[in-house]
Amino acid sequence: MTAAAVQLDAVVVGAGFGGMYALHKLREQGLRVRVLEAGADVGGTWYWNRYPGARCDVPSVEYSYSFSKELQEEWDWTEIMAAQPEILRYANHVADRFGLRKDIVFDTRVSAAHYDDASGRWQIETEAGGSFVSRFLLLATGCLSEPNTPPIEGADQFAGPVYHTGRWPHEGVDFSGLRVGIIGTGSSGVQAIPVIAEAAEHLTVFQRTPNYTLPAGNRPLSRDQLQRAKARYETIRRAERRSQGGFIFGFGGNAFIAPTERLLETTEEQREAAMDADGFASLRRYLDIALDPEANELACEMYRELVRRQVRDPDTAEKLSPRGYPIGCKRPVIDTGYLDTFNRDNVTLVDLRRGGIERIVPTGIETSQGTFEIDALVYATGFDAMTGTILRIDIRGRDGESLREAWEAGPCSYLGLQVHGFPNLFTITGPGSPSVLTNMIISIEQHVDWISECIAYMDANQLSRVEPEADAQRAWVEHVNEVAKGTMLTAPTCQSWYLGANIPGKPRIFMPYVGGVGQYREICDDVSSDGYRGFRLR
Ligand code: NA7
Repeated sequence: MTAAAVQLDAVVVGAGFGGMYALHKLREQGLRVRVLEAGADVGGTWYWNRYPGARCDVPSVEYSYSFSKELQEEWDWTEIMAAQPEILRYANHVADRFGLRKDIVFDTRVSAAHYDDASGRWQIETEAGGSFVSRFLLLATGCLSEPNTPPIEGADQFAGPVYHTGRWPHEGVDFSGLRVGIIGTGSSGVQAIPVIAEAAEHLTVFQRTPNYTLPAGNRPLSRDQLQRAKARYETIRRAERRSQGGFIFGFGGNAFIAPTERLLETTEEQREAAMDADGFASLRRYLDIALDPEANELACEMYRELVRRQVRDPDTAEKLSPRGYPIGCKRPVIDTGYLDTFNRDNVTLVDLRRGGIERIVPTGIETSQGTFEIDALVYATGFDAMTGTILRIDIRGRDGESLREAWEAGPCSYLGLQVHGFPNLFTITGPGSPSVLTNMIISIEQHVDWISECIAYMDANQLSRVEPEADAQRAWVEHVNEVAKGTMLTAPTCQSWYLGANIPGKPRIFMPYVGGVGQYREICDDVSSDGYRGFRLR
């Protein structure tokens, strides 16, 4: 412990929505709290991901804090699904309204956190040489924070500017008059491509795997809709907390049509009529797509048919047609004008399934199908999801064991909240909790509330250490795997970042908990009301 270390009750890493609420909540209960944030301001994901077209895929009325009635009342969302600038404005408003900034240390990246069992304290070091000592350590580091830039030969030789969607320049980028290349067609690429195509002279899209992407159907939120939602907020929030995904259906936007029919019970004529009437949104109607591989394959064929109807050039339509993996195995991609972008004259689609990238050269990208000349390069290649940012920190627990070692075969936790061997360390929306499968803000609030109650219980009972039992952790990991089995998320043909499959060498383990927000909350509440069953409190 260094002499100059700041002494605290809780250190929170990250000032995104998780860290901001944790600071507010723990401060309210009288704890001395400090948030350490790598960025220069609040917002987390929404601070870093400023790429053109960045937008939330959960309705804004729901993707917002519920802990303060006044906050809910006073904030007016303008669109069904908010774009990044509006969400960042909201994060700033929250920081101002609750006076959060005075306890956040910005431009500060945590490099190490070691637990000292004798004192029962975490010793936290920052890259800039700062030291903090704290009873509790909360990792609010976000699930998609560590950008993945694939190691492509010659990448450092490229002569023009290079960007990553997850680290977009705050001053924005002017692509006018430039030939732009973009690698990656996940959510970030799919959102950025239509907007960059409008600005650039030419856009070349390098696609390794086409996605099943469904139109958002986003539109402005009318005054009337907003007022009606506000009037029902209590009911909405109650329903969210009991729901599967942390959101309810009914706010509009095609992504939020509740499925009610069975695809396998439809006739060909009925399917045709559904596609004619609702286009891609028709795929939202069917319950059995998520459950039955046969229904799923039928839906995949409908999807490909809809692509053929939308994209004029048949070869481009074929390139955009996903094959060989089910709908629902990856996180759903919600788009605005994506497929139409490939009808533009200034957009070229390179299907890397027909010949991959060989190297990057100063003037472009060489593939086995030929060389594509570009002036600027955008990586939309995703993140080392869920564990990347946590494991970047040198975290050592009770016996000096490092978390990197403990998670060598994949992340293990009890309830996605704590790890055996690492007392008083909490992960907010950590692996093993519903997290990325849900409306993140609802899941964040549930975790922070649970942690806050746990700390209050410890303080009331003069307990200084909380840590899961090894057996309870093992049983939880088994349960997480068990419920994911048989779903499209773990289909044998599925390669998703949920499974760590996007990072070479990363252990393949399904990381989030599929059980749903409502069921998960019940389990957590049951554990705490049963004397924190499975946790060892000393
Ligand atoms: P994703 O969904 O991980 O998408 C990354 C994309 O980059 C995906 O199309 C990848 O193809 C592609 N990729 C990755 N590495 C390469 C290489 N080496 N060559 C070519 N293409 C590559 O990240 P996003 O940022 O779009 O979205 C992440 C989440 O943020 C999203 O799910 C939402 O929750 C918000 P692949 O599919 O691996 O073949």
